[in-house]
Amino acid sequence: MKVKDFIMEGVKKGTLHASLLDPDKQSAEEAAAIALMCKEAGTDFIMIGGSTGITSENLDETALAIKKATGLPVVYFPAGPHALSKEVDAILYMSLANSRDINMVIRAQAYASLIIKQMNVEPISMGYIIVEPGMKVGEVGQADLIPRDDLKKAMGYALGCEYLGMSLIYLEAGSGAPEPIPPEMIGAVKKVISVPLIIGGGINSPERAAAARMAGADIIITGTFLEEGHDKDTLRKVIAAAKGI
Ligand code: 1GP
Repeated sequence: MKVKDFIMEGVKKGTLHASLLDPDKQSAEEAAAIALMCKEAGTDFIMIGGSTGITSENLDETALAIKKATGLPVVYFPAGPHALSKEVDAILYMSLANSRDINMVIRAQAYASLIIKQMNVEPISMGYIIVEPGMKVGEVGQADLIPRDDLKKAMGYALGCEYLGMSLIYLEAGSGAPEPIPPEMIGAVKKVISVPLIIGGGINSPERAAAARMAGADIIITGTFLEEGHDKDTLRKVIAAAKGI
């Protein structure tokens, strides 16, 4: 089954949870051990990516180790076209819609498309929209950050991405954000789009995960929380709250 179908079928049944691991932060074996713990705690798929230090080598090794350990889909969440891997099951083929940098909007994608085709990796189109505070990715991505109270702007970008044909919309507060995307914004965006809505950045407790799900998130991402080395029980609580189970 294609990863896109797996996601589209999954969100029909309820909110999905994805665990984001940075291949630069630990060895492939350690990443596989964390991914396995996430699987046992109920996560639906694994995303790999990070803003710096990503190479084709650490991507390949991490993707292979995670697939072997968990059997879950491994999806690459790229920071750019400089590192690509044929070992991932799919790549989020994304446009940073509110970037001032044309490279992030379409130029990097034009460069990477032929390589991705040659690698025979499944691309899943995604509109990536960065909301305040944006953190590192907001800076590196030169984003015109969406103000946290500007629901209309978030709605416009999200629907614009859907009208351009993107299969998924990701509202990002930034990795390690002190506050996640406001529930009001999630609800407002969810109301106008018909493709799955991904929410990430700052989701590090069952309460925050539940708030995002109840506001309308179709997929909830946790990254930093996993790096903080939580026990299985805490992890299970966050994932259960994200999925509403
Ligand atoms: C980052 O949205 C993801 O792109 C995850 O954010 O690291 O804060 O969980 P956290």
